[in-house]
Amino acid sequence: MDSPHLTTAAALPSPSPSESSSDTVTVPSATVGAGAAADLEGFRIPIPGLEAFYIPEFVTAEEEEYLLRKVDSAPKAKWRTLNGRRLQVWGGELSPSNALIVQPLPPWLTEYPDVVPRIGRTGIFDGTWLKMPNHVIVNEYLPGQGIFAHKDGPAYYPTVATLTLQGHAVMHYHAPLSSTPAHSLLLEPRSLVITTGELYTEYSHSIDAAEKDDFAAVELQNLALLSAEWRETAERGETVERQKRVSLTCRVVERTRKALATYARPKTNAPE
Ligand SMILES: O=C(O)CCC(=O)C(=O)O
Repeated sequence: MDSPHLTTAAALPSPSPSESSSDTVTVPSATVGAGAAADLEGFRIPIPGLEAFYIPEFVTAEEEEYLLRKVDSAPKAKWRTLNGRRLQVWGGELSPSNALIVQPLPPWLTEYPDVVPRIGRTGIFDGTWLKMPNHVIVNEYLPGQGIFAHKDGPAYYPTVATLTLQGHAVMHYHAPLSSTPAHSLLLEPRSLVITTGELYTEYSHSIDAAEKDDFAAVELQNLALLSAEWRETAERGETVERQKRVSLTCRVVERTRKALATYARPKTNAPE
């Protein structure tokens, strides 16, 4: 796959919560790969033995608004319902043998905003031939909705990058065979969370079906990486009402197949 979008610079926000949000670390296209991966170190979530990264303000407020508009204006047929919540699948469908029957991702994921190549520039998908996600699931959660503990399975390269829009979530990670969360992360609007390695392959993840989150009752592993406002809210142990949340789960399916061109039957006068 060629990477026409890598000419745009990716701005990663400062890993230090004490710096103002205007202090950004710019990752020009020339540093995509090893350089970008090194920059990612500052966003590492301190969970011993496990690999996860949290980047607040991965998209701007304007980009968030545009993405939400695009999600909302998708054709009705694009929406499906699963366990009460709505979702859209972009990039194609998985075949029974877990190959992706490829459909191009829409420009609102690849051009403006360049979410998909921007994720690629973090370096997290450098171990794949694609270098950036080719499959995106949009999930919409209304207050009171969550997602059961599950693993993402072997169809995907074992790394997932999830962008959170509009509302927050608390994501729990469960060790094998345990229903009690081992680790929890606050996903604030416009943030990107990346999980990889054992956290992807061995742990399951879930979001409680709740109307509000009580930060006095949860220990957040990414507290130090949160933007100041959310960090203070969590530190004060406040309870925060859920808003509608839209998430973009971005992954790579390495086994791909081209969609077969639709066969247009030639017009004839022959009987059917
Ligand atoms: O909404 C999220 O952040 C998680 C979505 C998820 O786990 C999935 O689509 O499999």
